[in-house]
Amino acid sequence: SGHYSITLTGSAPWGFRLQGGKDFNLPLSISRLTDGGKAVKAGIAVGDLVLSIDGMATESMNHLEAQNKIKSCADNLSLSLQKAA
Ligand code: LEU
Repeated sequence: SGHYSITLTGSAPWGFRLQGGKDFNLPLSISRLTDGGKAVKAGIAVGDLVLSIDGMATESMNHLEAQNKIKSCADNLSLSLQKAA
């Protein structure tokens, strides 16, 4: 439970930073948000897990792979997330 999906529109900056990834043996999650940024406005919170990026599961992604996947989203960015406990 606690899963949700959002589409951020327009272009970067999306207003969040990531932590974790396969190379850190940690799930990919939101580590920081920009006040008033697109991610905050969409309801994303620090600690939420990022389950997929543009429909691609993050489970097997290293940190940089996830960042690069996000950077490859020139227009809209679709994410599925899970609320932090
Ligand atoms: N810091 C970037 C932004 O807010 C996202 C990062 C994961 C590439 O657009």
